[in-house]
Amino acid sequence: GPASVVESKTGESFPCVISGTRRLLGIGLRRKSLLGLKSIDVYAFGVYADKDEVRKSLGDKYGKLSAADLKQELLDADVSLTIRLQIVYGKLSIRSVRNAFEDSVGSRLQKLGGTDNKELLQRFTSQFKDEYKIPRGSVIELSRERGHVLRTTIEGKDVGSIESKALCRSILDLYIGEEPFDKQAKEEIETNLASLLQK
Ligand code: DAO
Ligand code: DAO
Repeated sequence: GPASVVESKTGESFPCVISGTRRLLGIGLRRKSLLGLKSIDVYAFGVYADKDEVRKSLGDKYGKLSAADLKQELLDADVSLTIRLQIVYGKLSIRSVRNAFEDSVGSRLQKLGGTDNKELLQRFTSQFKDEYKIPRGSVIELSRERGHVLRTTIEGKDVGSIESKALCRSILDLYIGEEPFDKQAKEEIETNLASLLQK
């Protein structure tokens, strides 16, 4: 197949494989509305999963579960996944990232019924030093590693790791949960997950 895929609304190009073994399952767009009047394209994203881990973990469920149920299993399984963000909004400040994160991830943590949300959110956002710059074109990867460790990299550099099943789950929920940022992307991911298991 091709080496990369282009997100049509932003023109952002995503590699089909990252970290050697993680396959692209789907791409989408994160928009944010400002005061309900207009909305901005904040970043394009790609969702990747380790093919061998996926097959090992979910292989015997293929053909028994729907694509949506397979995706649900993937959310809860101990399988490596990466959400790759490619920033398209040129005026992102660390402060607005922190605020958006507290909104979006905070609401998911709450929905999933975790305790100590404040502490957890703070542990995550305290990784982002005010001097970091995230201009248009920046690449941020949020990875769930085995053992439910959330690892963040900016431009390939490690920013920090946090072991928390709730935090991993909440972040994945933004992209492939019930009310995802991009519904079409979620459906594409479900379809491609099923075909990864089929081959
Ligand atoms: O400039 O006030 C503004 C709008 C900023 C919107 C920021 C949305 C941030 C979304 C999270 C980005 C994560 C990398
Ligand atoms: O889009 O609302 C959202 C949440 C995105 C998760 C953002 C994590 C951002 C990590 C950025 C580090 C910047 C220094």
